[in-house]
Amino acid sequence: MEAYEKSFLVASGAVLVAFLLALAYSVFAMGISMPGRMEMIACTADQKLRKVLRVTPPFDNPGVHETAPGKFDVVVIGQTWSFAPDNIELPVGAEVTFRATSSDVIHGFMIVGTNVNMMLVPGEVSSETYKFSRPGEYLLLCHEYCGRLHHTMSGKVVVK
Ligand SMILES: [Cu+2]
Repeated sequence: MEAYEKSFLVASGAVLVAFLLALAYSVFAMGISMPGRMEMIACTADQKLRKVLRVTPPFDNPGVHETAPGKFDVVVIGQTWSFAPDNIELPVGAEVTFRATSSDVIHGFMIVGTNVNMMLVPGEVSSETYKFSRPGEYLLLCHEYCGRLHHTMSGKVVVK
């Protein structure tokens, strides 16, 4: 009986050590980490975020910006209940960094059929890079309930 208990103790310890090694491997060898402090938009409590965004780069100029041949920054503002811009046109093969934020409440930013899936938190800048190698029309959706007309909050990414 004692040997039976001892083997379970050893097996539990081995599982614990294996998990810690897997964690250490993912952190140090693969460089995976928890989302850190994001880029913030400087806005004090007495300022309206919507007005601050209008004069804060890059959100003072939302849209598609080519930064290098084939590379784009797409700056998007999520607001109840739309995206600005809501019609994003890109060439096939474009490597795109989406930089997005919200001007009011928490929204989602998901491009169906890609791995672009972010939360848009007021005052924080979310970013994600994706390469559009296939032409098509991709649906852009808010996937975070943001009020009465949440279901109408959508857009499209046209790749041609
Ligand atoms: Cu929504």
